[in-house]
Amino acid sequence: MAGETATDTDHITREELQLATRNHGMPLEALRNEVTPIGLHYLLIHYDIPAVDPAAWRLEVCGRVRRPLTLTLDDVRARPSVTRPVTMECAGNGRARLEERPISQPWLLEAVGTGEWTGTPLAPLLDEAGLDDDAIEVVFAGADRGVEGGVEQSYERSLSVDDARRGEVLLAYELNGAPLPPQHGFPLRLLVPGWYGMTSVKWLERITAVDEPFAGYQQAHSYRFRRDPDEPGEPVTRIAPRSLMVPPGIPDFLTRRRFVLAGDCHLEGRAWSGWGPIERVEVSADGGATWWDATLADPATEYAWRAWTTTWHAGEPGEYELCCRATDAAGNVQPAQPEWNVGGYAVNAVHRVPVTVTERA
Ligand SMILES: Nc1nc2c(c(=O)[nH]1)N[C@H]1C(S)=C(S)[C@@H](COP(=O)(O)O)O[C@H]1N2
Ligand SMILES: [Mo]
Repeated sequence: MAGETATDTDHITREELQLATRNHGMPLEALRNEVTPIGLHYLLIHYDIPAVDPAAWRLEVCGRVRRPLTLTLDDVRARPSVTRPVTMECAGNGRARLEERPISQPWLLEAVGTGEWTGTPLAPLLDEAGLDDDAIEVVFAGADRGVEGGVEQSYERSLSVDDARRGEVLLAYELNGAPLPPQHGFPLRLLVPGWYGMTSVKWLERITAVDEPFAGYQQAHSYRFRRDPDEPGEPVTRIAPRSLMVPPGIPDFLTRRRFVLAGDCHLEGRAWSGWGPIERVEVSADGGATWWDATLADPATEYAWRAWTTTWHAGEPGEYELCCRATDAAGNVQPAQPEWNVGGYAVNAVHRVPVTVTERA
């Protein structure tokens, strides 16, 4: 994340591989599931999964508040609860597709998943603590520690008071009907629907109201859009639109190239955006020269991906490049080519799937 890049697009480094084997993606065939099974949801863990004893664990709400709170896990679970599907995506998804690849977790396209999260809304808890009038941000601290950019730190991120108080923001303790697994933040995590995953702090143990902008590493240094490593850049916030397809046919083991039999081929996938509902998904079979509209399913819920389907008339044997691209209600469309920034964030270029159509036997 320090701004180092690699120009060898065919080979990743051993250090990138080390990160990639710890932080797995969602196999794209799991796009068939409206809710991603727990073991197939992507993972991103900057440091180590911390050891948390749920009996000794406490959540502190402190800082610029009138009534500091200390809650046990039972206290949190006794509060009003909601369950909702939320699509989460890592801000670095698509990074490894850049020429001049930022050296970090080398995601291609698979850093996404939709969990059915259960938790308690954050805003009423902030009200009970009583934010002081001079509180401008709320800082969320995880129990995990590490060194990044030469700085020893706990994983911490902040939200403005207004963003933290939005109704959809949850303190989540269950995923798909079971207690959070260790890798997803046991016993409690923040969940900020519509925002890139770095916002949703796992292994949450402290919520601090502050009267000046939080300047921690993950806020002021990482997760900023920069053209030049020395500029301050703009913060990475909500999820840019993306559509992905279930790769059709069967794969070649090593290259993952797809083989499809000539004839009508069912295509399906899902699309999402943090800037408004998905309004359109288009599909191309000629690398993006011509497009047709896919059929959208009814919108599931506000913060979950939307399914799409279409039929591709794969008439003639030969080489094809399937593509899909989404448009959201705010008018954002996925670009044809990846757009570079120092951290490799929000690289949401159209999904391209090389396919060989073969004769029926
Ligand atoms: N405490 C803590 N929270 C964290 C992280 C982390 O390393 N530590 N990673 C963040 C990032 S970058 C992402 S993309 C999401 C990933 O959540 P998941 O692993 O449950 O999919 O968690 C976020 N919350
Ligand atoms: Mo991430």
